[in-house]
Amino acid sequence: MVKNIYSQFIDAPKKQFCVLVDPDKHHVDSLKQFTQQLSKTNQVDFILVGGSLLRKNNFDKTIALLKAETDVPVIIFPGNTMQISKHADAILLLSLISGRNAEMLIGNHVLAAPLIKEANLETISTGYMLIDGGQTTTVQYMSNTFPIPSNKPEIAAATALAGQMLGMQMIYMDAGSGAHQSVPLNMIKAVKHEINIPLIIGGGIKDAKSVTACCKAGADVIVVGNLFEEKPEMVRALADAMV
Ligand code: 1GP
Repeated sequence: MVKNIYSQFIDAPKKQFCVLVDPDKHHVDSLKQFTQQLSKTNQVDFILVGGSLLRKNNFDKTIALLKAETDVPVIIFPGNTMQISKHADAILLLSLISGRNAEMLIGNHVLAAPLIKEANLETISTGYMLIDGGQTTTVQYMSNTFPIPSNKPEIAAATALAGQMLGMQMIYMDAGSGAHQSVPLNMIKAVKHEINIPLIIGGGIKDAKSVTACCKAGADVIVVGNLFEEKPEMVRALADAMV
């Protein structure tokens, strides 16, 4: 197994911009077009693929299509144990450390580990933290966990630090797809101050100004998904806002 995706995050001379593809939300033709556009912009570092609830059985096909259409590395951002594909370059092995649901902390990983090994996927151990984004998100409901309140940066910082101490390779703070409010900047700052592994920020980012603000607060990686489902032409503007 080649371990090169994580080192791209660590060694990159700049911050990383990721586009999240939810396989349920794209039709084959529009996805092809979108992927070709991503390749052309040359500013997207990674494509993440996953969703908290997929109602179509096209996960594997979506990843295969992305791999066929672009050289941008494709990373699985799994919503559950069914989202594993040998076509991907890596998988974020998420442990939902902001919650207290044992299945999300370790149970699902036991089920998935043999399948991930068989698929020969690079695994990136990721402490996943759900942050209250002003409404109940699909991930919050499906994971049956309580998000960290948006006015408690100290809880977020201690949680991220615990994740790092447990050996996790990245921390992903997520307000949930389509969140009303993205992760608060003071919380990003507080977490960044505590850890020295890459910090991923996503959920509810809808404009270039927010991308820049999150980067300045300490995000190393930005993930945007929902916005591009409606406005794929905005990829360049948001990627350009990385600082
Ligand atoms: C969701 O962090 C990702 O898990 C991206 O969020 O879809 O709101 O951009 P959006």
